[in-house]
Parts: sequence; C-alpha cells; structure tokens
Amino acid sequence: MSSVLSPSNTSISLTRYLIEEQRAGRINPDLRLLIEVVARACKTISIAVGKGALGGVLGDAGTPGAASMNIQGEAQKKLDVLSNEILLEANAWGGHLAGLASEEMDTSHPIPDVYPRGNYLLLFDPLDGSSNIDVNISVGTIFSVLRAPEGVTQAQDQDFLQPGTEQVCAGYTTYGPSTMLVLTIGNGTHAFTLDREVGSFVLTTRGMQIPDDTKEFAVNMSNQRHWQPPMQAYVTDLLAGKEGPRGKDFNMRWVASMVADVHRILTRGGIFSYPLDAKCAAQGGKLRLMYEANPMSFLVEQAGGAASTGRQRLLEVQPTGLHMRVPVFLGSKAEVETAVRYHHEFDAEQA
Ligand code: AHM
Ligand code: MG
Repeated sequence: MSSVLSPSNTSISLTRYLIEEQRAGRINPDLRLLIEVVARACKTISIAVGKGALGGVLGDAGTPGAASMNIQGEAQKKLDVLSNEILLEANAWGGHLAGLASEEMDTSHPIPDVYPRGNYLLLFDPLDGSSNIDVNISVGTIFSVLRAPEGVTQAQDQDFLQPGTEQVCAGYTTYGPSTMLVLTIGNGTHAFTLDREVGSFVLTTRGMQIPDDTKEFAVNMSNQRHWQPPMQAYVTDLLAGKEGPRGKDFNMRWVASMVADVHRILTRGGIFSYPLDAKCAAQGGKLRLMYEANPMSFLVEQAGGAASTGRQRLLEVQPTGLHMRVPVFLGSKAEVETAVRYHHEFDAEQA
C-alpha cells in the first residue's frame, strides 16, 4: 500500500525549502537561521495584528495627545513599536548578525555584547502601511539582508550603505485575510502561506512570475497636482484609455500599504509608483530605499519584473544614508519601461 505521505504530495514547509536550498549550496546555515528567525518573529507580529482591538494594540504609541515620532517625523502606532521590538528581540541572540537597522530607529542597532555576532546585516520596516492598522486593512513587514563588510563584527550605519544589488535575501510578510511570506534568496521569488493551526509557513507558489504587460496601475492620485511633468504626462496617457496613445483602458488600485499593492502586482501584474512630488521632493521621495524600495525591487526583479526610480535601476542606487528616500516605479517589466521612457523623453527635451 502506498503512503499518502509520498514526497510528491507532502507540503513543503519554509524549513524544508530552506534546508533544500542549503543542500543545493545556495544558502549557508547562518542565512537559513536568519530567515527562520525573521519568519518566526513575523508569526508573532501576525498574531498581534490579528487580535486587533482585542489585543489593545491599536492606536498611537506615546501618551494621549502626544504620539511618539520616528526619525522620519511620522507618528508611531503601537503596532509599529511592538513589531520593531519583536524583530529586535528575536534577532539579537542567534549569532548570525553584525547589526540591525529599522525604519523606526534613528541609527543602526548593535548586537548586545553578551551574544555572538555573525556576518549578516538585517534591515526592516517592521510594520509597513501604518495608516491602515486602525482600519483593519492589510499591513506587512518588509526585510532585506546584506553581508557585513569584511572584518566588521559590530556594524555602524555606514556599513549598511550598500546598493540593493548586494542584497542576499529579501522578503515581506503580508498580514491580510491570510498571512503570507514572500521570499527571495536570488533564486526566484516564492510565496508561503501561514498554516495558522500548524504554525508553519507552507510553500504555495514556487517561482512567482509577473506578466510583462498590464492594464492596472497603483498610485496615490490625490498627489497628482504635485507631480513632475513626466509623471503627469504618463498618467494622463493611462487615463485616456482606449482613445489615448496607449490604446487600452487601465484600471487603478491603491491600498496605501506597499506590501498589499506589491503582493497584488506579484500575483497578477501591474505597476506601482510613488513618484517624486512637490511635497516629498526635498527628501528625495516618500518611500525608503533600504527598507522598502530595495527589498521590493529584488523580489520584483526575481519574478521577472522591473524596478526603477524613473531614471535609474533602483537596485543600483548608491545609498547615502540609512533613511534615504527615493521615487519608485516597479512591477510589470514593459509598463515600468514605458514609465521610464516618459522620464527620459522629458529629460532629453530639457537638455
Ligand atoms: P509607512 O512605512 O510609514 O507605513 O509608509 C509607507 C507607506 C507605503 O506602505 C504606502 O505605499 C505609502 O506609504 C502610502 O502613502 P500615502 O498614504 O501617501 O498614499
Ligand atoms: Mg513602510
């Protein structure tokens, strides 16, 4: 009698996936441990997010009437602070890291002296889409892994300032109707769904592929009047639909949680953009290069998509600061190339 548990019909847990990647020589034990630890922390965050009002975790951090602010000048939510603490605590003792950096902390975070250190640097946005926490819309955690420079065992801020091409791993967890972990170690982009009863992430899509072309775009249209000319021209032509130069009707979606918008694009295509606008131009953009744009760009490129600032491949941007911000266009390859073309044509006319 054949077993129902033959290798072909057993589900592949995150642990098994990582062990098999290690056997294939694509990751080492330290990176495997790091990913497992991050995934475990994300399960804890998922539980806190899922409890909502019952967990007493909604609302602003700080005291009533005086929310605490992060380095970005943004009011912190209780769940931002809690998620940050969960990730810090989970990653401090494993011996796989030389340092951590977070969107919610002013400077990089050292590994406590009592613990051994490793060769990796972990960066994260502990809870992305904070404006959606209190209204029960999907939020997520985004993370990126770099190697510490040779000989560095206690990383300083400048040790993190490496372009996105140097990432060895990136991923996000989306806390939506189901909790999913989407991961790349540079060998494709793969999606795992949390089996809540068992408590483990199970591989549900191996090798996500973003269609090259799309009829769907994601942008915060309320910023339109603040955009620069190439973005104005690009979106004007999208909105003109069948009757315009693009010759097809486009649909629009904007969740305002980057994880949710990018997850939709990884699943069914589309273009996500947070361009430069007059409100964020002085800071270089709205989204953060190290915690948001780089990990998402790595995931998107590994799924056959493209990611650009509008003028440069995002993964090749040299960071100048931990909290550096950039304009972002990512998703279906042909559509990102079209948006980039509008920028190049505008720049050529100005030259
Ligand atoms: P956060 O990390 O503070 O949550 O900010 C990032 C979020 C992204 O998830 C989302 O794409 C964007 O900010 C939404 O911005 P806006 O509210 O301007 O539409
Ligand atoms: Mg964010």
